[in-house]
Amino acid sequence: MTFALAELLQFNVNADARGDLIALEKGGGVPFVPVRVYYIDAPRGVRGCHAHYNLEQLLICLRGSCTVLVDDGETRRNFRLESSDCGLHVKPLKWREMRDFSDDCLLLCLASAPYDAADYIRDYDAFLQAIAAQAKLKL
Ligand code: T46
Repeated sequence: MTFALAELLQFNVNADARGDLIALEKGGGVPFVPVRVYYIDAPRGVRGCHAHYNLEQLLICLRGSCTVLVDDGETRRNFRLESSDCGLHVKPLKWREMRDFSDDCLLLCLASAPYDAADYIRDYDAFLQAIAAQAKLKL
């Protein structure tokens, strides 16, 4: 399912009597080459509240549920993640906030680049300026 802000990807599930096996690989569920994996176990409160200049991410709720707000500077939309067989593809220059975590939430992230604190935009006005600068470049 494609949205302007982010894409909700449905994964193939190899289901049998032993359970569900979901395999992710470049071209087979992951739209970029993942070079970093991290997960947040039992997240609480509000997390994120930033954008990235260059990073692409695929967010998967492996257990429990949470809401991810994605904002492109003009439109914002909430995506509810509550199944391990789908992932939210978030591209660069999208503000994101994660909240409304279930107590058992385990949130996995596949990322397109190594951790780089300089890739974060943590101020919303600076995010809007980065969007405007990108729009000028495209003119
Ligand atoms: C994002 C959302 C969805 C590392 O040392 N390495 C890492 O790869 C990451 C992601 C974080 N950290 C350290 C940096 C901080 O001291 O872990 C601490 C917590 O990170 P942060 O406050 O950025 O966590 P969230 O949940 O607000 O954001 C994270 C990602 O950082 C971010 O890229 O998009 O999850």
